[in-house]
Amino acid sequence: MTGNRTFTMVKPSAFSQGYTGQMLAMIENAGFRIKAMKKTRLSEEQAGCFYEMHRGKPFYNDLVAFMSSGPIVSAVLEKENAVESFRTFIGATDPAKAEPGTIRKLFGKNMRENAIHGSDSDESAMRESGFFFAATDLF
Ligand code: IDP
Ligand code: MG
Repeated sequence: MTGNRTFTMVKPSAFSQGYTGQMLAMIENAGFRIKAMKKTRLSEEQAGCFYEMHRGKPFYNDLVAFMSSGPIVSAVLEKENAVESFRTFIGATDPAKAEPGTIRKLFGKNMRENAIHGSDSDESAMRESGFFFAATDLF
C-alpha cells in the first residue's frame, strides 16, 4: 500500500443499530472505493491484538470487550491520500467533538462507541488490512 489505501471497521454499536448501509453509502459517495469487505466478529483475543498499541491505557479493557461484543464490517478502501482523507471524513475520536456531517458525529454514541474505525497511518492501514484480508482479497 502506497498512500492510497486505508482500513475501516463499522463498529458493533453502529452495526447493531442498522447504520452499516448508510455509512457505506456515505463512504462511497465521498469517493472511497471498496477494495475488500466482510462482515465478521472479533474474539476478545483478536480485538486485544488489533488494539495492541493501546494495551495498558484506561480504556483498553472496555474497548476490547466492546469490539468483540457483536458483528462488525471490515473493509479496505482506496482513494488518493486515503488515510488522512478518511480520518477527516469520519471526524474526531469523540463524537461530541467531531465536525458536523462526519460519520462519528452522525452515528457515534460516545467516545468508545464512536461508530467507525479509520487507520492512523499507511503502516497501520497495511497492518490492519492484513489482519482481515489476504492480498488476493483486494481487487
Ligand atoms: P481513533 O479510533 O480515533 O484512532 P484511538 O485513540 O486510536 O482513536 O483509540 C482507539 C479507540 O479506542 C477509539 O476509536 C475509541 O473507540 C476508543 N477510545 C479511545 N479513547 C477513549 C477514551 O478516552 N474512552 C473510551 N474509549 C476510548
Ligand atoms: Mg487509532
